[in-house]
Amino acid sequence: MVEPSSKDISPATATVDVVVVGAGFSGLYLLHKLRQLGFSTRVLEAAGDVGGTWYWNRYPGARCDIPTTDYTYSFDPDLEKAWTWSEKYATQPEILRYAQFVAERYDLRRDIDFDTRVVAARWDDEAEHWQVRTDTGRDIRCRYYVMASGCLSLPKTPDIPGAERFKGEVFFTSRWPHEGVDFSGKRVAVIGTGSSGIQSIPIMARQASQLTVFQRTPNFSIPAGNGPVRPERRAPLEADREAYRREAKWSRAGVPNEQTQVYGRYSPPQVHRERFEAAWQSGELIPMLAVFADQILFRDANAIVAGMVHEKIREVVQDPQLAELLSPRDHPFGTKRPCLDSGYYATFNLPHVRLVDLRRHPIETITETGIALAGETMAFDAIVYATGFDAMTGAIVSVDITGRDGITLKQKWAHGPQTYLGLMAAGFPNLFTITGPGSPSVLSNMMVSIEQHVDWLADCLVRLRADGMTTIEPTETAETGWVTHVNDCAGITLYPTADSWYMGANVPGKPRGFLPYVGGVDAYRGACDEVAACDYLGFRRS
Ligand code: FAD
Ligand code: N01
Repeated sequence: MVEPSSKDISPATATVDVVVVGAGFSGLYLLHKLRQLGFSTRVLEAAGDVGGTWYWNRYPGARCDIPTTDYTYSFDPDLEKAWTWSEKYATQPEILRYAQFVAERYDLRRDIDFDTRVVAARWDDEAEHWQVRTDTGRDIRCRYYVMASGCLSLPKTPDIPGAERFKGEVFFTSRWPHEGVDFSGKRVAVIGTGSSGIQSIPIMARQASQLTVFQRTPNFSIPAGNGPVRPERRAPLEADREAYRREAKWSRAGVPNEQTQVYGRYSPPQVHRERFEAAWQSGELIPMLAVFADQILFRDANAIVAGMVHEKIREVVQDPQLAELLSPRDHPFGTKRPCLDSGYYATFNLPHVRLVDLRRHPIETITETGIALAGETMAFDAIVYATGFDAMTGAIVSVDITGRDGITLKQKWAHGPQTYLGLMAAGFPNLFTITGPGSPSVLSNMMVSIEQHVDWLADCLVRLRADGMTTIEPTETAETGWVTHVNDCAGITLYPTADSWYMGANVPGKPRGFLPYVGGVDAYRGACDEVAACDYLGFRRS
C-alpha cells in the first residue's frame, strides 16, 4: 500500500493509491472519503476549478431540476446544517458556490490538479497499477483509477453542415463564457430544445431583438413553479433529516415519493385528472413521472399524461398551429428527459420570437452570416448551440483507456457499454466508473446515486486492503448477466422507443441501447449491498 501522503507528491513522478478524473460532485466526495480512509488520492480536472456540471453550464437560466433540498450531499449532517438553499431550484451560480463551499470546508483543492485533462490510461498487469497520462505532459501512477468524469460533461460537436463558417458569435450552453453574454439588440438563433434550450430561451428572449428557435423535436416541459422552498418540502426534512435521507436512498429515484399502485389504464378520467393536476402543480419531475404506475410501461397509460400536457401547452400558446408544433407527438412522455421551465411556452407568444420546425424545414447549411433553410436564409448576430452531450459513455471513452491484453475500453464498448453494476468492466482491473452506464445514474437524483457509488467503492477498497488484496475485476459471466438484466429491465418499458440521449440516439454513429439502469435506486442499492455482503460476488479479487 502506498503511503497516504498525497499532498507531498510531486506530480511529475507521482504514485498514489487512487487517481480520480473529475472534480464535480462525484470527485469531490470521493476525494474527501478516500482521504478520511487513508488512501493517497489525486484528482485531475480539466476545468479551472471544482463544480463539474455547475462549473461549465453557466448559460442564462441554468438551474437544477431536482429540488435543491434533495439535490444536496447528505454524507455529513454538519454540512447539511451549514448550508441553506435559497430556492426550490437553485441557480447554477448558487450550486457552484455550494461545490466551492464543500471544497473549502474539507480543504479539497490541495489534492486537485486543475486545468489538467487526462488523455490516456494504461493498465500494467505486472506492476498492478494504472499509468495515467495528462495533457500537461505529467504522468501519474495509481493502483486504483476512477472515472468520475460526468455523464453529461462531453458536449456533442455540432453535426450541422457549415457550422464552422459562421463569422458571428457562437456559444454552447455547455461551455458558456464566465463573464456572461449580453444579447441586447441582437438577432439570436438557438438550436436545440432540450433542458438547456428550454431553460435559457425565455431569458435570451428578454434581451434579444429577435430570437429564432430551431426545433428538431419538441420536448415535454413542466412549469417549475420556482420560489422559496415550500414549507411542505422543508417540514419532513426538518422533522427528521436522517429518516428523510434514508427514505431517499431506498426510493425509486433518489427522492422520497409515493410509489403509486394506480394504473392509468384501469382508472376513470376523474382520477386521471386529479392525479395529473397534483403532479403538474408540484412543478417536479418525479411526481410527473409517477402519475400512474403503468405510464412508462404502456402507451395507452402514457398517452393520458401526454395528452394532458398537450392541453396545457394549448392553454398557454395563443396560436394553435404553434401550440401543435410545440407539442411532442413522436415519443411517449418521460422517455426523453422532460424539462422544467419558467415561462418557456409563453415565450412563443412574443412577437420577436419565432419557432422553426426543422422536421419540415431542415437546415441546409450554416453560412458566414446566418442559417440557410431550403428557400430561406436568415441572418444572425449570434448562434447558440443547446445541442446536448455525448452522454454517459462520451467522457469515459474519450480517454484512451487500455486494459489487460491491450484492449481499449472504446473497443470493448464499440457495440454498447458492458459493465458489472455500472461500476466496473471485465478486462479493466481496478478501474471504476461513478454513475456509469448500467447504474441508475441520470434516471435518479444524482446526488444520491453519486454518494451510493462513492460509499460502495470506498468500502470495496477498504475490504481489499483489509484482506491483503490489490486487484478487483468483474468476471465476464457476472458482467454478461448484469448487461442482460439492464437490457431486460429497459425492454419492458417504453424508454427504448424514443430517439433519446438515454439511448445514445443523439450522437451520430453511437450504438443504440438504453444506457442507465431503470430498475430503481432502491433495487440497485440492494443488489450492490448484496454483492458486497457475499464477498464481492461476481468479482475476482487477488
Ligand atoms: P460532472 O459534474 O460532470 O463532473 C465531471 C468533471 O470531470 C468535469 O468537471 C469535467 O471537466 C471533468 N472531466 C471529464 N473528463 C475529463 C478528463 N478526461 N480529464 C480531466 N477532467 C475531466 N442531475 C440531477 O440529479 N439533478 C439536477 O437537477 C441536474 N441538473 C443538471 C443540469 C445541467 C445543466 C446538467 C448538464 C446536468 C444536470 N444534472 C442534474 C446531472 C449532473 O451532471 C449531475 O447531477 C452531477 O453534477 C454530476 O456530477 P459528476 O461529478 O458526476 O460529474
Ligand atoms: O441536451 P438534450 P441538453 N440539429 O440532448 C437538439 C440535463 N440538463 O443540454 O431531440 C438540430 O436534451 C436536440 O434535438 P433532438 C438533463 O438531464 C438538465 O438540453 O435530438 N437540433 C435537442 O432538442 C438533460 O436531459 C437541466 O431531435 C439538434 C437538443 O438539441 C441533459 O442534461 C438543464 C441537433 C439537445 O437536447 C441534456 O440536456 C440542462 C442538430 N444537429 C441539462 N443536435 C435542468 O433543467 C441536437 N439537437 C436541470
